[in-house]
Amino acid sequence: MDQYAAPVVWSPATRSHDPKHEVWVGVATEGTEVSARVDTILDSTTSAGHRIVEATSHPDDMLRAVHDPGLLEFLATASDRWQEGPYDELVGQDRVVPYLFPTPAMTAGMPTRPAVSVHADAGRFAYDTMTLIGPGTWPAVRAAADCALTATDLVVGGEPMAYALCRPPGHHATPAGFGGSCYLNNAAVAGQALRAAGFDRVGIVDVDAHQGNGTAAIFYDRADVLYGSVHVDPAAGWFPHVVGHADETGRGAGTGATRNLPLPEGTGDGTWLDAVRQLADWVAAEGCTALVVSLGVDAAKDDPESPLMVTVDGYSEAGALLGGTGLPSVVVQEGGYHLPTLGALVTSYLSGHGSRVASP
Ligand code: SP5
Ligand code: ZN
Repeated sequence: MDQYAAPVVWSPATRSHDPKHEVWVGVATEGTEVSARVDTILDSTTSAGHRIVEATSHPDDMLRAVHDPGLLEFLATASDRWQEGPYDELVGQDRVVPYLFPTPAMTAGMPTRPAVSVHADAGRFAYDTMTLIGPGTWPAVRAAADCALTATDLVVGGEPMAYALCRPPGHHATPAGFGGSCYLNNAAVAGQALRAAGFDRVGIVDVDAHQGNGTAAIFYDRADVLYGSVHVDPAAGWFPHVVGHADETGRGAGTGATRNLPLPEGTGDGTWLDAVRQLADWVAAEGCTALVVSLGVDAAKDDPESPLMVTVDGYSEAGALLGGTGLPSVVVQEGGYHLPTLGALVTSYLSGHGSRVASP
C-alpha cells in the first residue's frame, strides 16, 4: 500500500503571533514558541509529499462551546487596549503582560468587578506571565482555531486523518484562561466540532510532554469526550505543576473519562510508548468513534522544554499505535521547540499514523 499522504492544514496568519519574550521567574527570556516553527513544519511536510491545504474561516460557535465568551472578548481586544497606552511610553513594552492575579487568595470571597486597566484585567484570564499578547497574536490564535476546524471538516468529509498545523498551540487553554503559550484550545475545538458533526464519543489523546490542563479542564465533567494524556510528572516540578496527576480521572458524568499517565524525567521510547498504547487501547475500548491527537513533539530528547527522551522513531511508533485504533483522526499540533528536529518529528508521527489508515 502506498503511504497515505495526510492533508496538512495551515494558515499564513499563524505566523503573525510573535511572543517576543516570555516573563519567566521575573526575567524576560527569549520566547520558544516562535513563528519559525510553522515554516519548518511546512517545509518537512511538503517534502514528505503531504497535501498542503489552506484553512478557511469558520464562525465562533465551536469556540464558544468550549470557552467562556469573556476570554474570547479579552483576547480579541487586549492588544488594542494595551497599545492605547501608556505602557509603551512608560515602560517601552508593547506586549500585554499580567500585573496582578485576582485569585481567591486576593478576593477572599469578596464581591469584585473586572479591573479597568488592561494590565490588571489581564490577570482575570492569564494564569502565568509567559504567555504574552502582541498586535499579531489574536489573528494567529483565531487562524489556528480555523486550522483545527478545517482539518475537522476534512475528516467529517471522509478523510481518515487530517493534520492541523496550529500555532500558537492550545492544550493549556482552559474554559476561561490562557497560559503555557496557549490562548484558545484548538484540540478541544476540534473535539467539539466532531461531536457536533455527529460522532457520538470523541477520544482526545495528548502526547505533548506537558499535561494538557486546558483540555482536561474543558472536558473534566463530560462523558462524551474522553481525555487521556502521557506527560512528564508535574509532581517532579514540571508544567502545569498543579494538575495532571494519575488520580485525576474525571468528575460527575465525566467520572472515568479522564486519564493521566505521568512519567518520570528521563523516560524514553519503551515506557513512553507503553503509555501511548494504553491510551490508544482505552479510547478504542471505550467506544470512541473519532479521535483527536494533541501532537506535541516536545517529549523528544533534544527538546529544550522537557526532560523526556523520545526518539524520532518513537514518534512514528506512537503514530502507528494511534492510527491503529482505526478511528477517523484530527491531529492537532501542540508544543515542540527544537527547530532543527521539529519538522522531522512531525513527519515521523504522520507517517506512522498514516501507515495504519486506508486511503479514502
Ligand atoms: C504547548 C506547550 O508545550 N507549552 C509549554 C508550556 C511549558 N512552558 C514552561 C516554560 C518553563 C520555562 N522555560 C524556560 C525557557 C525560557 N524561555
Ligand atoms: Zn508541551
